[in-house]
Amino acid sequence: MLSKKMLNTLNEQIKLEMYSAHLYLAMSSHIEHQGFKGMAKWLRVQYEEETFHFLKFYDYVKSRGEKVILKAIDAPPNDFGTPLETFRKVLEHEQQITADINKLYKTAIDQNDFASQIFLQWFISEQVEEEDSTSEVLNKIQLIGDKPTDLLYLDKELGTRTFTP
Ligand code: OFO
Repeated sequence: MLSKKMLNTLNEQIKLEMYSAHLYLAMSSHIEHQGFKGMAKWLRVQYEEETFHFLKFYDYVKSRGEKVILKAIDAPPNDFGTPLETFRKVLEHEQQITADINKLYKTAIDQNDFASQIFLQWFISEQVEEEDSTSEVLNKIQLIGDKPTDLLYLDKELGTRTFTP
């Protein structure tokens, strides 16, 4: 059993994780359309990660004996600008998710829900990794600046990313 407040917040987070998955797939499609297949693959892996997160929350709510209530998600934008602008948006989004996870953790503390606190610790560590890997890509794109050959080289490197749960 979860408290009503904890259940509502977890259901809300499930919605946010589903939206994140949609957002990254939309970014992947956008950037592939510009000819950056490697970045598109990187963002598609990001989509797979968010789907994994969504299902992790989904299974957790079930394991606490509750029913998951799926909510409608907004359509993501379909234009994210240049690779630099796109990856800036990825980082901003991950920072927002970190804030959401921290809020969720605070709710678990306020509700004296120790099991949820332990469950959420995985996400707290995951967010450190997510922000770090996104910042790394963003820094490289920033350093490359206006050099198309280097950008294509980076694109190739990003295309090697694979999903590892
Ligand atoms: Fe990219 O993060 Fe989910 O939680």
